[in-house]
Amino acid sequence: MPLHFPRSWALPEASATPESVFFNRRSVLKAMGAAPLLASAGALLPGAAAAAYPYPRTSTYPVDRPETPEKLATNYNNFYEFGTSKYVADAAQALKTSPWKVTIDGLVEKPLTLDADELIGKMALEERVYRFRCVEAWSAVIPWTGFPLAALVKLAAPTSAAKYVRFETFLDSAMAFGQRQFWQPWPYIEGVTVAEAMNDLAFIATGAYGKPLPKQMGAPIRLVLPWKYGFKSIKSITKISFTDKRPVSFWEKLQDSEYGFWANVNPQVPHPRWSQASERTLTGERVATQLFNGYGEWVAGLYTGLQGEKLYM
Ligand SMILES: Nc1nc2c(c(=O)[nH]1)N[C@H]1C(S)=C(S)[C@@H](COP(=O)(O)O)O[C@H]1N2
Ligand SMILES: [Mo]
Repeated sequence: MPLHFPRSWALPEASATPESVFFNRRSVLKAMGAAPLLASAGALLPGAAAAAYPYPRTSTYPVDRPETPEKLATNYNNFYEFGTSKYVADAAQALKTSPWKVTIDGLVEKPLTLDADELIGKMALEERVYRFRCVEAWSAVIPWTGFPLAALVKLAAPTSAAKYVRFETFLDSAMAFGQRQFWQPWPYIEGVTVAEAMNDLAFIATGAYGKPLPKQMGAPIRLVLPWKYGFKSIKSITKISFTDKRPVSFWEKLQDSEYGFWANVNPQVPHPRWSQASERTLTGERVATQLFNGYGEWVAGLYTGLQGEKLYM
Protein backbone atom coordinates (compact mmCIF):
# COMPACT_ATOMS: atom_id res chain seq x y z
CA MET A 1 0.00 0.00 0.00
CA PRO A 2 1.39 3.44 -0.84
CA LEU A 3 2.48 5.47 2.15
CA HIS A 4 1.22 8.96 2.71
CA PHE A 5 3.09 11.94 4.06
CA PRO A 6 2.20 15.42 5.28
CA ARG A 7 1.63 18.16 2.78
CA SER A 8 4.87 19.91 3.69
CA TRP A 9 6.59 17.04 1.92
CA ALA A 10 4.65 17.55 -1.23
CA LEU A 11 6.09 20.20 -3.46
CA PRO A 12 4.05 20.75 -6.62
CA GLU A 13 7.06 20.22 -8.85
CA ALA A 14 8.95 17.63 -6.82
CA SER A 15 10.84 16.39 -9.88
CA ALA A 16 12.39 19.84 -10.32
CA THR A 17 13.86 19.89 -6.82
CA PRO A 18 17.24 18.43 -5.86
CA GLU A 19 16.89 14.67 -5.55
CA SER A 20 19.19 14.51 -2.57
CA VAL A 21 16.65 16.49 -0.58
CA PHE A 22 13.34 15.07 -1.71
CA PHE A 23 14.11 11.48 -2.61
CA ASN A 24 16.38 10.67 0.27
CA ARG A 25 15.03 7.48 1.81
CA ARG A 26 16.27 8.27 5.29
CA SER A 27 14.37 11.55 5.25
CA VAL A 28 11.31 9.68 4.11
CA LEU A 29 11.63 7.19 6.96
CA LYS A 30 12.01 10.08 9.41
CA ALA A 31 8.87 11.63 7.99
CA MET A 32 7.02 8.35 8.50
CA GLY A 33 8.00 8.39 12.16
CA ALA A 34 6.87 11.96 12.46
CA ALA A 35 3.48 11.33 10.97
CA PRO A 36 2.25 7.92 12.10
CA LEU A 37 -1.34 9.08 12.52
CA LEU A 38 -1.59 10.55 9.07
CA ALA A 39 -0.04 7.45 7.56
CA SER A 40 -2.39 5.08 9.31
CA ALA A 41 -5.40 7.24 8.47
CA GLY A 42 -4.50 6.71 4.82
CA ALA A 43 -5.05 10.40 4.09
CA LEU A 44 -4.57 11.03 0.40
CA LEU A 45 -2.12 13.86 0.00
CA PRO A 46 -0.72 15.25 -3.24
CA GLY A 47 2.86 14.30 -3.90
CA ALA A 48 2.90 11.49 -1.34
CA ALA A 49 3.57 8.85 -3.99
CA ALA A 50 6.38 11.01 -5.38
CA ALA A 51 8.05 11.25 -2.00
CA ALA A 52 8.15 7.45 -1.63
CA TYR A 53 10.37 6.73 -4.68
CA PRO A 54 12.08 4.42 -5.45
CA TYR A 55 9.53 1.57 -5.44
CA PRO A 56 10.38 -2.15 -5.29
CA ARG A 57 11.42 -3.75 -8.56
CA THR A 58 9.49 -6.78 -9.78
CA SER A 59 11.21 -9.24 -12.11
CA THR A 60 8.41 -11.06 -13.89
CA TYR A 61 9.69 -10.11 -17.35
CA PRO A 62 13.35 -10.88 -17.96
CA VAL A 63 15.44 -8.42 -19.95
CA ASP A 64 18.50 -9.69 -21.79
CA ARG A 65 20.23 -6.36 -22.29
CA PRO A 66 21.69 -3.76 -19.94
CA GLU A 67 19.58 -0.83 -18.83
CA THR A 68 20.02 2.24 -20.99
CA PRO A 69 21.91 4.90 -19.04
CA GLU A 70 19.47 7.47 -17.67
CA LYS A 71 21.31 10.37 -19.31
CA LEU A 72 20.73 8.83 -22.75
CA ALA A 73 17.10 7.81 -22.24
CA THR A 74 16.14 11.24 -20.90
CA ASN A 75 17.90 13.14 -23.68
CA TYR A 76 16.73 11.29 -26.78
CA ASN A 77 12.95 11.39 -26.99
CA ASN A 78 9.95 11.69 -29.24
CA PHE A 79 7.46 14.25 -27.91
CA TYR A 80 6.05 16.07 -30.92
CA GLU A 81 4.10 18.47 -28.72
CA PHE A 82 7.51 20.05 -28.11
CA GLY A 83 8.95 19.73 -31.59
CA THR A 84 10.06 17.04 -34.00
CA SER A 85 13.66 16.89 -32.75
CA LYS A 86 14.86 14.07 -30.48
CA TYR A 87 16.37 16.73 -28.23
CA VAL A 88 13.15 18.03 -26.69
CA ALA A 89 14.16 17.68 -23.04
CA ASP A 90 14.63 21.42 -22.56
CA ALA A 91 11.54 22.46 -24.53
CA ALA A 92 9.41 19.93 -22.62
CA GLN A 93 10.13 21.70 -19.35
CA ALA A 94 7.34 24.09 -20.41
CA LEU A 95 4.88 21.28 -19.62
CA LYS A 96 2.94 22.25 -16.50
CA THR A 97 2.23 18.96 -14.70
CA SER A 98 0.64 20.21 -11.49
CA PRO A 99 -2.29 20.39 -11.13
CA TRP A 100 -3.06 17.65 -13.70
CA LYS A 101 -6.57 16.31 -14.14
CA VAL A 102 -7.23 12.86 -15.57
CA THR A 103 -10.72 11.97 -16.80
CA ILE A 104 -11.93 8.39 -17.09
CA ASP A 105 -15.17 8.20 -19.06
CA GLY A 106 -17.20 6.46 -21.76
CA LEU A 107 -18.66 2.97 -21.34
CA VAL A 108 -17.82 2.65 -17.65
CA GLU A 109 -19.75 2.21 -14.45
CA LYS A 110 -17.62 4.78 -12.64
CA PRO A 111 -16.75 7.80 -14.77
CA LEU A 112 -14.46 10.06 -12.79
CA THR A 113 -12.14 13.00 -13.00
CA LEU A 114 -9.34 13.15 -10.50
CA ASP A 115 -5.92 14.64 -10.06
CA ALA A 116 -3.02 12.52 -11.34
CA ASP A 117 -1.58 12.50 -7.79
CA GLU A 118 -4.86 11.13 -6.47
CA LEU A 119 -5.05 8.45 -9.17
CA ILE A 120 -1.45 7.43 -8.52
CA GLY A 121 -2.17 7.40 -4.79
CA LYS A 122 -4.86 4.75 -5.32
CA MET A 123 -2.41 2.35 -6.96
CA ALA A 124 0.32 0.04 -5.64
CA LEU A 125 3.42 1.23 -7.47
CA GLU A 126 6.24 -1.04 -8.61
CA GLU A 127 9.31 -0.81 -10.82
CA ARG A 128 9.60 -2.87 -14.02
CA VAL A 129 12.43 -3.00 -16.54
CA TYR A 130 11.11 -3.17 -20.11
CA ARG A 131 12.62 -3.14 -23.56
CA PHE A 132 11.37 -0.25 -25.67
CA ARG A 133 11.39 -0.25 -29.49
CA CYS A 134 10.53 2.83 -31.57
CA VAL A 135 9.14 2.27 -35.06
CA GLU A 136 12.11 4.33 -36.31
CA ALA A 137 14.38 1.43 -35.20
CA TRP A 138 16.05 2.91 -32.13
CA SER A 139 15.60 1.09 -28.86
CA ALA A 140 16.24 1.31 -25.14
CA VAL A 141 15.85 -0.62 -21.89
CA ILE A 142 14.05 1.48 -19.29
CA PRO A 143 13.26 0.94 -15.59
CA TRP A 144 9.73 2.31 -15.33
CA THR A 145 7.77 2.88 -12.15
CA GLY A 146 4.00 2.67 -12.26
CA PHE A 147 1.08 0.30 -12.10
CA PRO A 148 -0.57 -2.20 -14.45
CA LEU A 149 -3.12 -0.63 -16.79
CA ALA A 150 -5.40 -3.49 -15.71
CA ALA A 151 -5.67 -1.86 -12.26
CA LEU A 152 -7.04 1.28 -13.88
CA VAL A 153 -9.47 -0.75 -15.97
CA LYS A 154 -10.76 -2.37 -12.77
CA LEU A 155 -11.14 1.04 -11.14
CA ALA A 156 -13.17 2.32 -14.11
CA ALA A 157 -15.32 -0.84 -14.29
CA PRO A 158 -16.08 -0.83 -18.04
CA THR A 159 -19.44 -2.20 -19.18
CA SER A 160 -19.55 -5.27 -21.42
CA ALA A 161 -20.10 -2.97 -24.41
CA ALA A 162 -16.59 -1.49 -24.07
CA LYS A 163 -14.16 -3.03 -26.57
CA TYR A 164 -11.39 -0.41 -26.74
CA VAL A 165 -9.56 2.01 -24.49
CA ARG A 166 -8.79 5.39 -26.03
CA PHE A 167 -6.10 7.63 -24.56
CA GLU A 168 -5.72 11.35 -25.09
CA THR A 169 -2.84 13.74 -24.34
CA PHE A 170 -3.33 17.36 -23.19
CA LEU A 171 -4.18 20.03 -25.77
CA ASP A 172 -2.64 23.43 -25.10
CA SER A 173 -0.84 25.05 -27.99
CA ALA A 174 0.15 28.02 -25.81
CA MET A 175 2.17 25.65 -23.63
CA ALA A 176 3.27 23.18 -26.31
CA PHE A 177 4.41 24.93 -29.49
CA GLY A 178 4.38 21.70 -31.49
CA GLN A 179 0.59 21.77 -31.28
CA ARG A 180 0.57 24.94 -33.38
CA GLN A 181 1.41 22.76 -36.41
CA PHE A 182 -2.11 22.86 -37.80
CA TRP A 183 -1.63 19.98 -40.25
CA GLN A 184 -0.96 17.58 -37.38
CA PRO A 185 -4.13 16.09 -35.84
CA TRP A 186 -3.74 17.26 -32.24
CA PRO A 187 -4.27 16.13 -29.55
CA TYR A 188 -2.15 12.95 -29.60
CA ILE A 189 -4.49 9.94 -29.42
CA GLU A 190 -3.76 6.26 -28.95
CA GLY A 191 -5.78 3.15 -28.26
CA VAL A 192 -5.74 -0.54 -27.40
CA THR A 193 -8.38 -3.24 -27.07
CA VAL A 194 -9.76 -3.86 -23.58
CA ALA A 195 -8.15 -7.33 -23.80
CA GLU A 196 -4.75 -5.74 -24.46
CA ALA A 197 -5.34 -3.28 -21.63
CA MET A 198 -6.02 -6.18 -19.26
CA ASN A 199 -2.75 -7.91 -20.18
CA ASP A 200 -0.34 -7.62 -17.27
CA LEU A 201 2.45 -6.21 -19.47
CA ALA A 202 0.44 -3.08 -20.28
CA PHE A 203 1.71 -0.49 -17.84
CA ILE A 204 0.94 3.06 -16.80
CA ALA A 205 4.25 4.69 -15.96
CA THR A 206 4.46 7.39 -13.33
CA GLY A 207 8.23 7.32 -13.07
CA ALA A 208 11.50 6.16 -14.58
CA TYR A 209 14.92 5.50 -13.09
CA GLY A 210 13.51 5.47 -9.58
CA LYS A 211 12.01 8.97 -9.76
CA PRO A 212 8.81 10.58 -11.00
CA LEU A 213 8.77 10.80 -14.80
CA PRO A 214 10.78 13.65 -16.27
CA LYS A 215 8.58 15.89 -18.40
CA GLN A 216 10.19 14.83 -21.66
CA MET A 217 9.24 11.20 -20.93
CA GLY A 218 5.56 12.06 -20.55
CA ALA A 219 4.91 13.26 -17.01
CA PRO A 220 2.83 12.84 -14.99
CA ILE A 221 1.45 9.57 -16.43
CA ARG A 222 2.06 7.78 -19.73
CA LEU A 223 1.34 4.41 -21.25
CA VAL A 224 4.05 1.76 -21.80
CA LEU A 225 3.29 -1.14 -24.16
CA PRO A 226 6.66 -2.87 -24.59
CA TRP A 227 5.53 -5.35 -27.27
CA LYS A 228 4.33 -2.57 -29.58
CA TYR A 229 6.18 0.16 -31.44
CA GLY A 230 6.93 3.14 -29.23
CA PHE A 231 4.36 5.50 -30.73
CA LYS A 232 1.60 3.46 -29.03
CA SER A 233 3.03 4.44 -25.63
CA ILE A 234 1.23 7.77 -25.36
CA LYS A 235 2.62 10.42 -23.01
CA SER A 236 1.11 12.94 -20.60
CA ILE A 237 -2.38 11.42 -20.59
CA THR A 238 -5.39 13.57 -19.63
CA LYS A 239 -8.27 11.35 -20.75
CA ILE A 240 -8.94 7.62 -20.81
CA SER A 241 -12.18 6.63 -22.53
CA PHE A 242 -13.81 3.22 -22.89
CA THR A 243 -15.54 2.84 -26.22
CA ASP A 244 -17.01 0.35 -28.69
CA LYS A 245 -15.26 2.07 -31.63
CA ARG A 246 -11.66 1.45 -32.59
CA PRO A 247 -9.76 4.66 -31.82
CA VAL A 248 -7.91 6.31 -34.69
CA SER A 249 -4.51 7.41 -33.44
CA PHE A 250 -2.58 10.61 -34.14
CA TRP A 251 -0.20 8.71 -36.42
CA GLU A 252 -2.93 6.76 -38.16
CA LYS A 253 -4.75 10.02 -38.98
CA LEU A 254 -1.53 11.49 -40.30
CA GLN A 255 -0.42 8.48 -42.40
CA ASP A 256 -2.53 5.34 -42.19
CA SER A 257 -0.43 3.53 -44.78
CA GLU A 258 2.51 3.61 -42.34
CA TYR A 259 1.02 3.55 -38.85
CA GLY A 260 -1.85 1.28 -37.94
CA PHE A 261 -3.88 0.41 -34.88
CA TRP A 262 -2.05 -2.75 -33.79
CA ALA A 263 1.61 -1.84 -34.35
CA ASN A 264 3.02 -4.99 -32.76
CA VAL A 265 6.78 -5.31 -33.18
CA ASN A 266 7.74 -7.80 -35.90
CA PRO A 267 11.20 -7.92 -37.51
CA GLN A 268 9.76 -9.71 -40.56
CA VAL A 269 7.27 -7.01 -41.47
CA PRO A 270 9.13 -3.97 -42.78
CA HIS A 271 7.86 -0.44 -42.42
CA PRO A 272 6.96 0.87 -45.91
CA ARG A 273 10.13 2.98 -45.86
CA TRP A 274 12.65 0.83 -43.94
CA SER A 275 13.41 -2.64 -42.61
CA GLN A 276 12.42 -3.54 -39.05
CA ALA A 277 14.82 -6.51 -38.88
CA SER A 278 17.23 -4.85 -36.45
CA GLU A 279 17.42 -1.89 -34.12
CA ARG A 280 20.02 0.52 -32.80
CA THR A 281 20.26 0.83 -29.03
CA LEU A 282 20.78 4.29 -27.59
CA THR A 283 24.29 3.14 -26.67
CA GLY A 284 24.96 2.53 -30.37
CA GLU A 285 24.83 -1.27 -30.78
CA ARG A 286 22.99 -2.89 -33.67
CA VAL A 287 20.86 -5.80 -32.36
CA ALA A 288 18.28 -8.12 -33.91
CA THR A 289 14.66 -7.12 -33.35
CA GLN A 290 12.42 -9.81 -31.84
CA LEU A 291 8.81 -10.69 -32.58
CA PHE A 292 6.59 -8.78 -30.11
CA ASN A 293 9.86 -7.17 -28.98
CA GLY A 294 10.61 -10.41 -27.10
CA TYR A 295 7.31 -10.52 -25.19
CA GLY A 296 5.48 -13.07 -27.37
CA GLU A 297 5.20 -15.55 -24.51
CA TRP A 298 2.91 -13.11 -22.70
CA VAL A 299 1.03 -11.42 -25.53
CA ALA A 300 0.85 -13.64 -28.64
CA GLY A 301 -2.40 -15.14 -27.36
CA LEU A 302 -4.10 -11.74 -27.66
CA TYR A 303 -3.99 -12.07 -31.44
CA THR A 304 -5.30 -15.55 -32.14
CA GLY A 305 -8.06 -15.34 -34.70
CA LEU A 306 -6.93 -11.88 -35.84
CA GLN A 307 -4.61 -13.02 -38.64
CA GLY A 308 -6.64 -11.02 -41.16
CA GLU A 309 -5.69 -7.80 -39.38
CA LYS A 310 -2.57 -5.74 -40.06
CA LEU A 311 -1.13 -6.76 -36.72
CA TYR A 312 2.42 -5.54 -37.34
CA MET A 313 2.12 -1.99 -38.63
N1 LIG B 1 1.84 12.59 -26.45
C1 LIG B 1 2.83 11.98 -27.12
N2 LIG B 1 3.13 10.70 -26.80
C2 LIG B 1 4.13 10.06 -27.47
C3 LIG B 1 4.83 10.71 -28.53
C4 LIG B 1 4.49 12.06 -28.83
O1 LIG B 1 5.06 12.70 -29.73
N3 LIG B 1 3.50 12.66 -28.09
N4 LIG B 1 5.80 10.01 -29.23
C5 LIG B 1 5.71 8.55 -29.21
C6 LIG B 1 6.87 7.89 -29.79
S1 LIG B 1 6.98 7.89 -31.49
C7 LIG B 1 7.79 7.23 -29.04
S2 LIG B 1 9.04 6.34 -29.73
C8 LIG B 1 7.74 7.31 -27.56
C9 LIG B 1 9.05 7.85 -27.03
O2 LIG B 1 9.11 7.76 -25.65
P1 LIG B 1 10.40 8.27 -24.89
O3 LIG B 1 10.71 9.65 -25.39
O4 LIG B 1 10.04 8.27 -23.44
O5 LIG B 1 11.49 7.31 -25.21
O6 LIG B 1 6.69 8.14 -27.06
C10 LIG B 1 5.48 8.02 -27.80
N5 LIG B 1 4.44 8.78 -27.12
MO1 LIG C 1 8.53 6.27 -32.00
